Amino acid sequence: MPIDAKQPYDEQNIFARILRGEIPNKTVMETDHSLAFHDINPLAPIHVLVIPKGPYVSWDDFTAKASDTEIADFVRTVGEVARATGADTQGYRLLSNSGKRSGQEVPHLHVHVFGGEPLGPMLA
Ligand code: DGP
Repeated sequence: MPIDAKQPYDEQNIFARILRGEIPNKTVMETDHSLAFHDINPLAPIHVLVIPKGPYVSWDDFTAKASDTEIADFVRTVGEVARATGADTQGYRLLSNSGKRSGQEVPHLHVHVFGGEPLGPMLA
C-alpha cells in the first residue's frame, strides 16, 4: 500500500498562530501574501523562514490551490530576503521540507533561507 505523506492543514500550527499575532516573531519583511521572520532556533548566522499567509501545507498543496499572485509574491519574497539580509553577497541555501518523512515539523509551507557563513554540503 502506498504511503500517504500528505498532512492536513492545522489551523493551530505555530506559523498560523504567528500570522494571527498570537505568538511574537522577529519579522524580516512582510508583504500582502507572505511573511519572513527569523527562525527561533537558527542553524546559521542567517536563518530566516519565509511563509505564505494562506493555509498551505506544502509546495504541492500551495501550487495546486494558491493564486498566481500569491505564488509570485512568495517566490519574490524569498529573493528579497536574500538581498535584505545580505545573504545574496555571501552565498545562501534554500531548504523546504514537505511531509513528516522529510522532517517537516510545522505543517505550514515554509522556505528556510540559510546564509552568513560557508555552508557545508548539507544543512538541517
Ligand atoms: P521544519 O523542520 O522544516 O518544519 O522547520 C520548522 C522550523 O520552525 C524550525 O527550524 C524551528 C522553527 N520554529 C518552530 N517554532 C517556531 C516559533 O515559534 N517561532 C519561530 N520564529 N520559529 C519557529
